[in-house]
Amino acid sequence: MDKFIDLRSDTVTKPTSAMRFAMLEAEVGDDVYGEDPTINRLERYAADIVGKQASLFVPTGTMGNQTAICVHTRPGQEIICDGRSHIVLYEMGGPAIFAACVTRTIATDDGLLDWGVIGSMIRGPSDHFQGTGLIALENSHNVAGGRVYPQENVADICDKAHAEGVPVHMDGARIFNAAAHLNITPAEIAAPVDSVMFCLSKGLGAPVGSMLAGSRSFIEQARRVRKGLGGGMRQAGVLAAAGLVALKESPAKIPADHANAQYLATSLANVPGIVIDPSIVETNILFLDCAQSGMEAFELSRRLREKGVLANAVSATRMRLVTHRDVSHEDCAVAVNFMRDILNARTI
Ligand code: TLP
Repeated sequence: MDKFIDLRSDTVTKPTSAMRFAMLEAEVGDDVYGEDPTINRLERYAADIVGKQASLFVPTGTMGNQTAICVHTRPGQEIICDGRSHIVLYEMGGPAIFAACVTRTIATDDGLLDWGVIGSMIRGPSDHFQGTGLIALENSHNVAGGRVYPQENVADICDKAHAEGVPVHMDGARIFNAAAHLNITPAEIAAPVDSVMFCLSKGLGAPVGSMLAGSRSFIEQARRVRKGLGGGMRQAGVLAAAGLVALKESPAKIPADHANAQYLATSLANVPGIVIDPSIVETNILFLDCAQSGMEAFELSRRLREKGVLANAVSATRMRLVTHRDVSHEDCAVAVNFMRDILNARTI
């Protein structure tokens, strides 16, 4: 196969020529000494983009989230979050390992929390428990299908959490997708939260890296935690250079990814055997259910791969598709046709 149409994730995006040139020319130094000029520029630029005092370049979104959790909490404290959030499902039990915290999860359909339910779970320290250390919100929410928080919910949760003395962290791995959907800036989204992590390596297309942003004193502590987690990088300005290009050039391309996701959802809704509700596809992630087709999602995924389309089955009946800058509208049309062909052949 010459070229796969890769709908597994937006993490698969490849660096552009502009990113590769910037990497070639990047001025570098030892970042553990704070001497990498390109990282310093990226950290300033990224902080400004999300409207925070400072930011920190981290190798992965996972390290960014875990660093934030370590800074905000003390061992034994509770983190209130949605039950399908990335920090719960896909970070290797990091909150328990690195911060020695427990997660108190809330079951939701759309991945989005509100104060009604969070408020009832907040508790202060007592002789029986350590109490709430942190609230974590994911925006957009990956496993709920790229759903985006109405901004007034974020503001309301943060106002009330702060009144209780509880900080709020946002896993904004895809904050640029959320911003494009709401037609507001990442800084507006992040304004009420105490810290925000966002990824350069997903829809923005950089090869590696995420940013953690917050107050100056939060980032000072985060720098030490990052070192302890093994994330003190040296001449990583070569990576930061690509990140700077990604931040400057890629946000404008995100609406096209959302249009492609909407196209996939509406087209697939008309394929017999597939169930998907296009009205809840807000950004670049969609989940479909193929139970009615009689074909297991794992088998559908395998057959699509034979035709050059990559898409992950997440259970026997569900698949996730993610659009990004390296798949075009035409690629999406090809993927829909293959899916229709495979399922038609099955029912004959
Ligand atoms: N998500 C990946 C997988 O880990 C599931 C993907 O393909 O979507 N927060 C959110 C909301 C994420 O979706 C991810 C990655 C991360 C954090 C972690 O980022 P990395 O992979 O850089 O550690």
